[in-house]
Amino acid sequence: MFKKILVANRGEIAVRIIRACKELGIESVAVYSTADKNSIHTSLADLSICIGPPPPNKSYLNINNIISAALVTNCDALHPGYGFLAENPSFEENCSDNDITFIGPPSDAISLSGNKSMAIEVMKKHKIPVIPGSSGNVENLRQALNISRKLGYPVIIKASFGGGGKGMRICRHSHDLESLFSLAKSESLSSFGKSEVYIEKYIQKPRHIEFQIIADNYGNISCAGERECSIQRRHQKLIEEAPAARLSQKTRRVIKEYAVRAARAINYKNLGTIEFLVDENENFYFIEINSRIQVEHPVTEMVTGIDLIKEQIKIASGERNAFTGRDILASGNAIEFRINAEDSENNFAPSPGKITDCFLPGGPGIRVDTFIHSNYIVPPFYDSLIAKLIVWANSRDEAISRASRALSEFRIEGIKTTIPFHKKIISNENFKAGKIHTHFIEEEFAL
Ligand code: MV4
Repeated sequence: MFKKILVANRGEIAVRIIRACKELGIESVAVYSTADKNSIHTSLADLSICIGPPPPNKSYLNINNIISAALVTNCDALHPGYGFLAENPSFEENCSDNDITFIGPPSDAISLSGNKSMAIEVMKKHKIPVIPGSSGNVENLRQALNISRKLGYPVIIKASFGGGGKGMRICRHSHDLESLFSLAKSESLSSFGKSEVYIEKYIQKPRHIEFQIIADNYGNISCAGERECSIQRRHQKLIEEAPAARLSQKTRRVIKEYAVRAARAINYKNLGTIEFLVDENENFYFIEINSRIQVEHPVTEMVTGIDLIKEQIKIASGERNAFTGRDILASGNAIEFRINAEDSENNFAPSPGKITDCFLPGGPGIRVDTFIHSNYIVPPFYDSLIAKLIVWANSRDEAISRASRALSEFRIEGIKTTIPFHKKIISNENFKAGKIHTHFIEEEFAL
C-alpha cells in the first residue's frame, strides 16, 4: 500500500480524499494556491505545499509545480480528484515518469475517453448500442448534409473532444446546418483547441443515466449500479440520485452488463463511469466515458456502502477488485444536491465572498461533503460548488422528505446559494413522481 498520497485538488473533493487516506492509514499532502492558504483541506492533510497564485493555470493546473510538490514530499501516489488535471493524459504520464502512481486509469484510457467519436466507434465494434450517427468525425459541410439527411432531422453536432455542452448544436432543419456546423467547429476549436465534430440523431428529452465501474489491474470489472443525472441546467448537474427512478429492473440489469462490457472493450482500469442516454421507451445508448471519480459519487456510496475513493486507492496500489464475482446491491435511495455559491434568483450568477454564518444539517441519513465554515471566504477563482448535501432513506419518497427537512436546516449566510432552488425542485410534482429528463429544469422552471 502507498505511504503518502499527494492530493492534487482543492475544495470538498480534496477533503474527501484526505479523509479516505486517513482511514487507510496513509499520509496525505495537500497542495494549495495562495487563495486557498487557509482552506480546510490544507489543515486536514498531514502536510501542505503552496503551488502558486490563485489563477488555476498557475496553480491547480500547473503540472510542474504539482509534480515537484509530490517529489519533494516523497509521495508515492497522487490523487487528481475531478476537474483540473484529472482527465489530462500527459499528467498521468508525467506522474508515472516520476515513479508516482496516478490514482486513476492509464493515459491511453484517459485519451480514448476524451476522444468521444473514437470511443463510440470502439463501442460499436463491441456491439454496445450507440445513437445512430456519423461514423467518426465529419470533415466538411457536404458530409454533414449527407449524414444528416440519412439520419433525419433533428440532429445534434457534438465536439469530439468536448464537454460541458460546448461545441454542441442541435440542428432541426437542413437550411441551418451550414451555420450550426461551422459554429460547433469554431466553438470546439476555441474551447478545446481541436475543431473535430461528429453528428448524431437527436434524442428528444432523454434521461442521462451513468453506471459506476470498478476495474482492477487484472481485468476484474464490476458495476456498482447507476446514477440518474438528468436534473441539470445549462449542462451543470444540480441533483443526482441512485438508483434511477422509473427504470425497469430488466433495463437496469441489461445496461449494467453493457457498462461492464464497455469498460472491458477499452481495457479500463480503476474507477470510471459509462454514460448512457435513455429515451421514453427505455431504449438506451452509450454516449461517453468519464475517466475520473465524479462529483456525484456519494449517491453510489450511500446505496452500496462502498467507499469509492478507498477503492480507487486500493486498486491503484495493486489490490484486486474486492467485488469480483459478487453482485453489488443497492439498498434504499440516495439524492445529492449541489450547493453552489450562485444566486439562483439572478440567473445563477456567481456569488463569492464571506460566509458570515454557517450551520450544516445532520441527523439520520444526512451527509454533507464540504469545506465551508463560518467566516470562510469563498474565492472567486474556482468552481462555485461549495457543498454537497447527500440524503439517504429507505425509499425515494422518504429521501425527498428528508431532503426537505435538511435543506430547511441548512444555513449559509453572507452569500447566495442554490439551496432555495433545490427547495423548489423537490416540491415539484413531476420531480416527486420521478418524471424527470434532461429538459426538466427548462420545462418546469422556464430556465
Ligand atoms: C445528446 C442529446 C440528445 N441526443 N445526444 C449533453 C451532454 C453530453 N454529454 C451529451 N448531451 C446530450 N447528448 C443526442 N444524440 C441530449 C444531450 C443533452 C442535452 C442536449 C442539449 C441541451 C441540453 C442537454 C442536456 C442534457 C443532455
